[in-house]
Amino acid sequence: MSNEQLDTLRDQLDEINLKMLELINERGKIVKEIGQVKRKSGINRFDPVRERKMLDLLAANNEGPFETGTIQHLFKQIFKASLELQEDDHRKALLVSRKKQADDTVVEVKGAKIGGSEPILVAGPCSVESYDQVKAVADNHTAHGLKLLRGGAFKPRTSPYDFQGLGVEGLEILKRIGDENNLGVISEIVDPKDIPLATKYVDVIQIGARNMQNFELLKAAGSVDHPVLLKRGMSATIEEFILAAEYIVSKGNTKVILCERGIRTYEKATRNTLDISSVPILKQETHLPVLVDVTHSTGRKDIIPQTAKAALAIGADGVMVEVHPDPAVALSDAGQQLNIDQFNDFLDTLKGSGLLKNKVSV
Ligand code: PRE
Ligand code: MN
Repeated sequence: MSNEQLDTLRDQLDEINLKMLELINERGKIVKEIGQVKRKSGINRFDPVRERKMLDLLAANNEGPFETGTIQHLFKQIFKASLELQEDDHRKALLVSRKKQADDTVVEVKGAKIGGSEPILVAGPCSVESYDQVKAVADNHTAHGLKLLRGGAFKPRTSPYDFQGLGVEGLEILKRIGDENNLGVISEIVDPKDIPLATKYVDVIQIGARNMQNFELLKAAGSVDHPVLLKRGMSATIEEFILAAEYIVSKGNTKVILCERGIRTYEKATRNTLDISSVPILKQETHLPVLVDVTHSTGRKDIIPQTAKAALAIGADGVMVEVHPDPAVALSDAGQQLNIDQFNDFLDTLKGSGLLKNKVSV
């Protein structure tokens, strides 16, 4: 076949494509009208009987060269797309989606703004072990103008024999110190029935990675008017993470903060693999604030400053890090927590980078 012949045939296809495009869109307009009629009369949009009739008509008239099965498959795709066209765009978008809300959600916690124009630092020990232990960290926070303190009271541990946390006693310690130092406190809740209790003690309810798809917990957290920090599950896709947040928001609670904490991969040099690209994706797809937990994603103290800078540079609304007055004797995550001097050096590095001043927009 000469090049000229090929060009002529392709020209013919271009013409046909344009005609098909016109016809498909003409069909789309009629489908939308049908959609409006159906909505008014309360009729189901999906009509398998009608679809069967159309497929039968196509089969009876098909002269090839395409096989009837192929034609029916293509038309089924058109019916599917037509159904989507009939849904109004507003309803289709998730509540957490940027399409639904263009402006950033800003969650305020004791005067600190999460998701505002300045990035935020959330820090504190892995577990609440005693009043003195948490107080030492809190006093250092106060000395450096930090506003948010984390600490685990209920600890969902991989082994049932590991320290499970102080429970309500831990929440009481956090509450007391939060009041004394005027800090917003964040702690994880693992049982749906503890959610109302948590609202009395903490300023932000954390839902941990192991519970990201604990749907009853998500629904319980969505039913209170209290900020929720939702961590990405260790094997969760970004889509699953967003849908977990949707569970909370769909129950009425819009104060949701997302936290990337690394995902499980084959890599062993870090505890998890920090999925840094999830940050701009989550920022684009949703209107929720996004934090990066640099402690659990890496499990390594030596790369905390670098990963924190990367997180802020890529547009995160803040960073979460673990700090303990004496990490060597910590009851959980002893190896990865910074001591207070190391934490203050880390803070200096971040302040020096200028990245804590203004949020990088994506
Ligand atoms: C249409 C779309 C969806 C239904 O499942 C069946 C048919 C179509 O695309 O042809 C249109 C339509 O809504 C209808 O005929 O009732
Ligand atoms: Mn920890």
